[in-house]
Amino acid sequence: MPQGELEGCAPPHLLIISGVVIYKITINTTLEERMAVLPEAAERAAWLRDRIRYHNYRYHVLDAPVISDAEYDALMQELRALESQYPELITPDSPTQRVGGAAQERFRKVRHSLPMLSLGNAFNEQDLRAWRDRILRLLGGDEQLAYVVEPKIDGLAISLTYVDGLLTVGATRGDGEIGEDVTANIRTIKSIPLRIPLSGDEQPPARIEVRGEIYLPIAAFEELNERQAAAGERLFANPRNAAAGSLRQLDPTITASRPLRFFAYAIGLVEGKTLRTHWESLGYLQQLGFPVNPDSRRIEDFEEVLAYCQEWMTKRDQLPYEADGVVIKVDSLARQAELGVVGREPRWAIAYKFPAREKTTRLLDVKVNVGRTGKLIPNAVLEPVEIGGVIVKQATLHNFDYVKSRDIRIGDRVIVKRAGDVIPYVVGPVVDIRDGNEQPWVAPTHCPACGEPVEQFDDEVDVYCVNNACPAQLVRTLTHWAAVMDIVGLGEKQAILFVERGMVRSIADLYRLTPESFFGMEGYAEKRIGNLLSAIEASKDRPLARLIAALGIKGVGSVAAEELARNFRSVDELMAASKEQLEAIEGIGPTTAESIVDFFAVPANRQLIADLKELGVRTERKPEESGTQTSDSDALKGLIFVVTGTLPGMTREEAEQLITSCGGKLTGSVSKKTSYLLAGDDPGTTKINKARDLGVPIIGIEDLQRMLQQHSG
Ligand code: 5U1
Repeated sequence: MPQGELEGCAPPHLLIISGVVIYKITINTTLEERMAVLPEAAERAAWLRDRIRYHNYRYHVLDAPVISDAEYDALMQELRALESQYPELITPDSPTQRVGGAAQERFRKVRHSLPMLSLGNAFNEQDLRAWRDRILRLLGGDEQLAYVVEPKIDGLAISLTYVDGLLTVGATRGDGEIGEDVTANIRTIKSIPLRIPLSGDEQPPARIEVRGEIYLPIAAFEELNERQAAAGERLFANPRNAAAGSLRQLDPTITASRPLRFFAYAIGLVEGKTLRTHWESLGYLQQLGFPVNPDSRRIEDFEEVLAYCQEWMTKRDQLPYEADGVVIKVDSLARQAELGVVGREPRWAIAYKFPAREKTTRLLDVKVNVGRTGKLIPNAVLEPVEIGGVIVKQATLHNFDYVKSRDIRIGDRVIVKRAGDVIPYVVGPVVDIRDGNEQPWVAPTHCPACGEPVEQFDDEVDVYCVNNACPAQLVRTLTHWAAVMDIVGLGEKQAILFVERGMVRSIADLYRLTPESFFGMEGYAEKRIGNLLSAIEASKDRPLARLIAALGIKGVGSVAAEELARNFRSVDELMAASKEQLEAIEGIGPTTAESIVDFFAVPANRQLIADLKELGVRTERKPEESGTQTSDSDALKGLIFVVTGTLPGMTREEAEQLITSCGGKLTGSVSKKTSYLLAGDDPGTTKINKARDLGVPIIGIEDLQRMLQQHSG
């Protein structure tokens, strides 16, 4: 009965307000009264279950909800109220019964009706071709086989048995023959139907065993580890371990708190339904209401299979879950039967494995770097390890708290992850193999570059060196200034040299350099000095927005700087602005407003502006800049960039801002349309190889700066 039909014709025991049924039965209700109400309550409960099941399916399987969370909650609330009044109406497949039952002491063993197979591996194209040749040979001819290619999710395999449409057993793979009964935990996973949702008169198969992968999305894994760290609990090494750990909880309420997901990828057995191909099986699973990976594809040409595998290798970073490869299956079920199984591996399927992105290695030391803002960042010095084709020797440890909360010790074997273009980072230690020689790391209380005491501000995890004269900060400040103000020839190496020699003690000192400053410096011939000084001279006349961005105020990148330059005619005006005035500007939030005010409250920063003005640096907006784009916004117009690796002297964000503020476009992967691949240290091999294959020019940050310089004449 659709919602609302009861309204207006409610029997005396029901009160209906805006479609919500309030049951007036009380504890004092007589048995007769209860019995009178029961049929209608049962009908309503059945209707509610049906609706909730449908909305669950829309939300968790199709990812396309058609009602709001509040409306969904109202349906659930009504069903709960009804079931608490009439416990006899509770059915095992009721959506209210996902989390139930007491914690178990151990899991019951279950024998799988058919063994759960594992997969043989291929690591390159040659392996895949050899697999294809072997199966064609076994089939005794050169028939045209069709294949199904599916992402291989790094989760854990499970088997779900449904009898007359009702989930009866959910079991782990175990050794392939015998698994563990984790039904109570499986029931908490919302994308797994408790009852097969069919529409109209359709009947579910009398018995079906569905197989697939349970996984934890990457974002949920990271969140879970954050929570584990905050609670002082052990961390999970990867999403697979986290999914397995979450599913194998004796207390289902813990599993229910972890947002596990499911994709079905095979039918173990089905009664009363004939299927001819694997592709048909996937379609049938989908029709029965199971989530099937939308990236699965049926392909007839083996060369296309190879291309699709390759495509996934590059696209894996875009997936919301961890995939460790792709699975290729022969589509015809008759051919699968002919090919059979060797040991536990079917001949008709193979896993094409991606290179690992995570390895363990030894943590040799922790070194602390000082960023431009004075932020101290602990960096792991590692025993070199190859991860995804790149030798990793260093990885970030993010902040001091990160090291402490994960109890990362020097000498530990640590898990290091390098995914896509993310800077390699240490996930955590492998605690179980400690031998007692590991030493806790002691965070410095003084800046390693200048020796001044460090500071930690309220509710910030980061620790800062607040000494403006800190040489490490100065190097970062200068390189940032040079990058944003387009000073070609001034990178990190040069900044370190100038700071070490005492030639430059502030940004203003750059404008005080003369040919004599370079006297006796190796590698600085007349021409090089001339070029550098001209580049510094040219930087005196950059648009106001560039100058503001170059100051390196926390939270003020090129976009915010553009906004500020649109609203203020000069740095002096900006310097005089109150927090309230700044907050009134679109795109400037309270934190950024405060950081701007704080920046200009520092006497050294005010002095810097005064010095720059005196030295001839333009700190005012030109009339042609007014109210419009204030950067060299067309220098890179029409060009498409891909950025990879760690850029010297500039964060990824800054490089990307520089490109977009000059009219360039950014994309995530290299294609024929890419104009340049901007590569730093430790670039992604896939991107480099692809760029080489397609003839896309690979440039460094200095080439980019040169391009901007040439454009500005
Ligand atoms: N996508 C997918 N993953 N996966 C894992 N399909 C698939 N098939 C598997 C396994 C172990 O085994 C088949 C042989 C059923």
